[in-house]
This record gives sequence, C-alpha cells and structure tokens, in this order.
Amino acid sequence: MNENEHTFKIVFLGDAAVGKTSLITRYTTKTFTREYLQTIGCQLNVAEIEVSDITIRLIIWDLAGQPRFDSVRKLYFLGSDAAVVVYSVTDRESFVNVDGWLQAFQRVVPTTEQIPLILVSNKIDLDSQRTVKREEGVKRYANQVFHQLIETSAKSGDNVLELFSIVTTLLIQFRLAELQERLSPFFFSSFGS
Ligand code: G3D
Ligand code: MG
Repeated sequence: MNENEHTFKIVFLGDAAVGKTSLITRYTTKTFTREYLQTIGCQLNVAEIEVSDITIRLIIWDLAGQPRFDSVRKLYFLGSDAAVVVYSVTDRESFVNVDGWLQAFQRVVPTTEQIPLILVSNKIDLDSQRTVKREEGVKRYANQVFHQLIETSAKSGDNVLELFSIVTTLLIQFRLAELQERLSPFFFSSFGS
C-alpha cells in the first residue's frame, strides 16, 4: 500500500428501518459483497475522498437485518475504525436502543477513545411524525461517549455529505496525526473540524 492511501473500516449500527442503508447508498459509489460476507448478510460500500495528494478510502459495512448471533456481530464490528449509530426521529424505540448498540460495539472494540463514534438522528424530513425531540438527541450526545451528533435525512439528502465529512475529519484527527499537519490547509478549511 502506498503511504498516500489510507483505508478505514466504518460500521453502521442501529435498529432495522432507521435508514442505515439509505444513508450509505446515497453517499457511496461502489457496492460489493464478498463470499464470506454473504454468509453474515453484509455488504461493503466504498467511498474515496481525495484530499491534496492523499486518498482516504472508506469501506462502509452494511449489515442487512439484525445480527442475532454474537458471532456475526463480532465479525461485523472487529477491526472497525469508526462507528455510526443511527436512530430515526420517528421511532422512539430506535432511540432507546442506541445505548444497547453502543454497548454491543464496545464489547468487541473496547478502545473507543481512538475510534470516532457518531450519533445520527435520521428522517428529519418527517417532522410531523417525530416521536423523539431534537433536544433529546442533544441531551444523549451531551452525555458523552459520542464525538459528534448530526441530524440527517437520507430522503432529502440533508446533511448526508456532512455526515461522511465528519467521519473522515474525525478519522484524520484521531488516527492520522501526522497526516493532519499536511492536510490541514486543504481539509479543515473546507469541512471545519
Ligand atoms: P435500514 O438499512 O436501517 O434497515 P433503510 O433502513 O435504509 O432500509 O430504510 C428503511 C425505510 O426508511 C425505507 O423505506 C427508506 O426509504 C426509509 N428512509 C430511510 N431514510 C429516510 C429518511 O431520511 N426519510 C424518510 N422519509 N424515509 C427514510 P421503504 O418504504 O423503502 O421501506
Ligand atoms: Mg439496511
């Protein structure tokens, strides 16, 4: 591998139907499944971000359905560089289950200080069907552990690019300290930090 290429594994967690697949497919260009991933019902999605002469490649894992077996969860979570936990603002139970998803992740990947954790409130276009108030999401985020909170709509596209910019920015900040210095004039001026 070239020193100007960096590949990261990103996992999406959250209840069924909160919009994980929709968020991922709206952003990524290439999707493929490898044989062994087929057995656990997982798809890989690729996004490449060019910053200056550096390529950041995000391999975004998307699990179809819910991982009922610990062994599947373990395969899915192991080696993650970032985790995105999604709930739907129209599905209160999915909000309540955020902590359960986080705990399941942390049982497999315990060293989360160096791993960006992003909380996503999706389906904000369905404002009239909201059952989770904006302030509740903010309060959960203020409770710490998560490094960022973002409200999105996979349907309208609102904040989808921003979500992946945040993931990439946090990865650079957390994992590529030496790169940060080289990239800061290019990257942080355009995305913020
Ligand atoms: P999942 O991968 O978390 O299980 P999906 O969720 O991405 O499959 O989305 C589940 C359903 O919610 C889909 O509807 C999808 O179109 C819808 N959805 C996802 N994100 C949004 C959003 O931001 N706003 C709205 N209004 N709907 C969204 P269907 O009807 O295809 O099952
Ligand atoms: Mg899905």
